Amino acid sequence: MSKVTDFVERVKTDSDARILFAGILFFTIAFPVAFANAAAGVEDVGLNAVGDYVVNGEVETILLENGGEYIQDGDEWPVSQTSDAVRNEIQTAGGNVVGIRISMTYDEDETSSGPTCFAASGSDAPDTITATLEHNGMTETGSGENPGSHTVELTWVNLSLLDSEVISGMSGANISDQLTAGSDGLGAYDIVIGVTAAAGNAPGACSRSDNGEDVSWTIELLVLDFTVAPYLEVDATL
Ligand SMILES: [Ca+2]
Ligand SMILES: [Ca+2]
Repeated sequence: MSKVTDFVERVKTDSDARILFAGILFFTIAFPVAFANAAAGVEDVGLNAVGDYVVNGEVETILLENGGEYIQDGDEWPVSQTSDAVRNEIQTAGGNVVGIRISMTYDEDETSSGPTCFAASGSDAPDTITATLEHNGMTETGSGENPGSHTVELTWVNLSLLDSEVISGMSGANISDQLTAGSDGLGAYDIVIGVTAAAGNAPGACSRSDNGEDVSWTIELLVLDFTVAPYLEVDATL
């Protein structure tokens, strides 16, 4: 009698053998089903569960324009840019355009004239340099005074999520949604740079004038490449 036939015979007659057989049958069927469910859960439920998550991400910049212009007092200098102009660079950086930034630098160019200027020519009054960024109906404006520099950023995802080491009380999918711009990040970007000049005072027969300001700028797109993963607390004592 073979061992299999022997076992079958014992299952028919021996209750211990029946329990063993049922056990083998249960684990043979149940384990693959349980593991398959667990594996599917990682994909389906993984980021959908509300819990603790870690975001790893970095904002890269893509240059749109290095420019400069003498802008007359009261004038505005418009700059139009599109994502199409840097399509390949955007793709290489991961495709998730989350904002636009302009950095400006400017000096002061006041002049003084009059017979007493050699003795006392007064001092500069600061000009106001303003930049406004517009994309998809969203705008951001920021001003600075010369001489100096300032930066204006318009962003359209929740970048504050990158500040937390561990994000709690949200699902991973929600975090991912809040950091993904999709096609909303692409399209046209309108930038306007303006100058309001002011001339300082000088005593006696000396007067100061200020026609505007020479402004230099760098305009960049902000691209965020990121991953979201469940936060796993590692026990340092292990
Ligand atoms: Ca001035
Ligand atoms: Ca000026």
